[in-house]
Amino acid sequence: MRNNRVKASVLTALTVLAAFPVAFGAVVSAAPMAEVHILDWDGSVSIEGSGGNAQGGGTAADYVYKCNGVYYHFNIPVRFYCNGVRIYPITTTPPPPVSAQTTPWGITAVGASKAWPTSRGVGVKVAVIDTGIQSNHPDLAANIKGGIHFYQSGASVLSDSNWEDDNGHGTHVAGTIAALDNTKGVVGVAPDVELYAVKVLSSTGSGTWDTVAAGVRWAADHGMNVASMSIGGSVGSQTLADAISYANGKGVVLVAAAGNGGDGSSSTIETSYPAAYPEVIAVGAVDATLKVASFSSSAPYVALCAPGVSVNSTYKGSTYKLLSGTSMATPHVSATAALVLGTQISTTYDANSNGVWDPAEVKAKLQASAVNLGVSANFCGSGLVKASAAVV
Ligand SMILES: [Ca+2]
Ligand SMILES: [Ca+2]
Ligand SMILES: [Ca+2]
Repeated sequence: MRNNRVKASVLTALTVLAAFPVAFGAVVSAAPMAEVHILDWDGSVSIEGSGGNAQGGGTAADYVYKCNGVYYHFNIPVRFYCNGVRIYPITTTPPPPVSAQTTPWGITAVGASKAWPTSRGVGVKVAVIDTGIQSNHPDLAANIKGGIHFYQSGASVLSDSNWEDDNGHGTHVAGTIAALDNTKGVVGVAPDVELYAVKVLSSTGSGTWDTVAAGVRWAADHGMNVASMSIGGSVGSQTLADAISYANGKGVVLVAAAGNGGDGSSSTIETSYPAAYPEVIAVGAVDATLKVASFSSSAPYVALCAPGVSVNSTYKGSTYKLLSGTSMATPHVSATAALVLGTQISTTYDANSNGVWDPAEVKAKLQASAVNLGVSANFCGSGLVKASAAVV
């Protein structure tokens, strides 16, 4: 029964964490509208619950499993399979810190460093609507300027100031946008933007459309220029649609993951919200050979593709991690939008002649400067986002 409900409401947009039946079931019972999941994915991994009671947080008792060089964290033991072979928890903690700064392949692929002489995103505010951000991560802290936490309490959405990331997903997204350009770790696409943590998902990566909508409205009311949403669900909500429309009207560039429900065919449509709302820039994923990722959902509203397979970025616990998903592709586009917002608009793109970048104008610029990958527009829209060309 519980598993049937998962399949019915979420399609295949499940993470290794959200896919855990006990944890997911607990979230469903606590929040009737829960169907929002962070979008990272690795087809080599599957898990089964082994009983126990999943509690939120989970930082006190991490069970760490390793598959293909990637570490997966759970707060209870699970039956974990890597390439079909059962793996047991390892005793070491996360990967050792990187001693010198490396440039992740995706940052190179979008031409970020070639954009930096023109724009590094100074003064542009980017809201990461996700699981929070680790506030003191040494490769992020200087760029984090604030945040908010929305959560469901019965029928109400409440908020507090505890936006720390108890999952890791939001910290990973934040690093792709704006990991610091220093001598350690990684670097983001727009290393000088101002990051705001809008925590709307729990430690298991789940939330409700009401919490997401509250986060989108907060972004609009607090001067955010970009809202990055690496989240998705197969059925939307009027509350969310209204919030998206409101934020668009306030000038927020809205970017969202296309979804991880892809079947490899561009002719079958896998709808995901908020990506499917017309005001949102929907992002598919490509791998390091610039081939469309097998999991990347296809739909006529997909606007762009970006790197989304084996993406190295910041993670909770002041660590780094490789993750895959349209979740990882999305922040490459959000950050490129921030770089564009750091440039003076030309009359060519200023459709309403008001002298500033409006969301539709940013989208037009991102699409005009994208690299055609020769694949169906249902997979990648106009193609690979290209920061170096977008700031010209
Ligand atoms: Ca760095
Ligand atoms: Ca398809
Ligand atoms: Ca304008």
